[in-house]
Amino acid sequence: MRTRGAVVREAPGKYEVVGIEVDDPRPGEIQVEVHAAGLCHSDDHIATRDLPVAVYPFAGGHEGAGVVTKAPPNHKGLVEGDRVVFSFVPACGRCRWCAVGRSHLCNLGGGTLAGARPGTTDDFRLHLADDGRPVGQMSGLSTFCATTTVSVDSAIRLPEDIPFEVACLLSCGVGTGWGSAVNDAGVEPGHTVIVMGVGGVGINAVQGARHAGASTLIAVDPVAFKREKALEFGATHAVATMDEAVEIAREPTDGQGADSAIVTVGVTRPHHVGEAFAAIRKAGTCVVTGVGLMTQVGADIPLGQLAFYGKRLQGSLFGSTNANADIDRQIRLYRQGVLKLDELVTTTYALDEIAQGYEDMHAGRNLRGVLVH
Ligand code: CXF
Ligand code: ZN
Repeated sequence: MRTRGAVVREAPGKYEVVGIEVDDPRPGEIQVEVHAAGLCHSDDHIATRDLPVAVYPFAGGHEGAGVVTKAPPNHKGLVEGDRVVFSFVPACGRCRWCAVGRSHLCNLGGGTLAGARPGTTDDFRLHLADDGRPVGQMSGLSTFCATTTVSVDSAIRLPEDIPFEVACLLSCGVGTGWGSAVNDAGVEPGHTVIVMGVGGVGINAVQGARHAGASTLIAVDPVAFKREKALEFGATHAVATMDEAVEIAREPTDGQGADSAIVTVGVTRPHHVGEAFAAIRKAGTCVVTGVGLMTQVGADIPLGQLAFYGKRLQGSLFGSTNANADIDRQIRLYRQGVLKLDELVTTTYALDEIAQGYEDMHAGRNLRGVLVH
């Protein structure tokens, strides 16, 4: 079928709205009318080429929620009319990682930038409407398309009472941030936690650390609006620099340093990892959620501190979220008023306003912008 979607024709470049031909779903796939899509920074990294992808044009978007419009037989029993939310990491349910409940490491690949159907390099679900050229699919999803075809392994049933605009944030930003604190940083009641960066991921790391019991929770961001938001989401302190955060962390820890520091700043600023590592105490945990390239080096980690202080450096993909179990858990917390989701959506945009959405993100005006198709 014919739809419209935002693609990057070449990178560096910008998202451009074009006509897209979307494949009918095969067995194990569904076609979904996407109602809402979150504007994550990672999609912008594709446009700037900070994250290079295998094929251009490439259709962005890996946060989304919508309604199933076509559903051949599939092992999740999804049928036409079902509401679904996506996970940017598919969970096959069969590999060793899924089998041990660590589906964020599913062998299908977290957030794949390959663009083609899993296991292929030339079998694409999307094509340009004008010349039929293949279009790469972001994380097997491409939620910047008004309709898309995806694997059922990327979809989770969404209850009726959860609006699409907030549900879409469960695909990446919420789990990546909330899980980084709850699952990966080992936050315990009474802990002192530093969260570096208060974007769509960092703000959820703040709420996760709060839920896990942090009593001194220091958010660091140079943007005043984000510092205000961090306080609203449960931070006890919000400062512009790491120097200030380190100073605040000294008092409750007898000068030892933070119990954990969570880095949510992405691929373009790896030196922040070294700053966070320096800020934690002996046996403390430095969690890195930011996207990096496979070949990227650049964080200064004093090896003596790893060895003699037993500090931990913990990578974190999707906050170690097990999408099929944890999205449901996050929905329950949202219903109870514990997990704030409505407050994450600063502005909604029509598809044709996507450039404005990313401009607002760069200007530090949004926690999250959301496209409404
Ligand atoms: C990213 C991880 C790298 C590939 C694209 C998605 N995750 C979250 O934004
Ligand atoms: Zn993302």
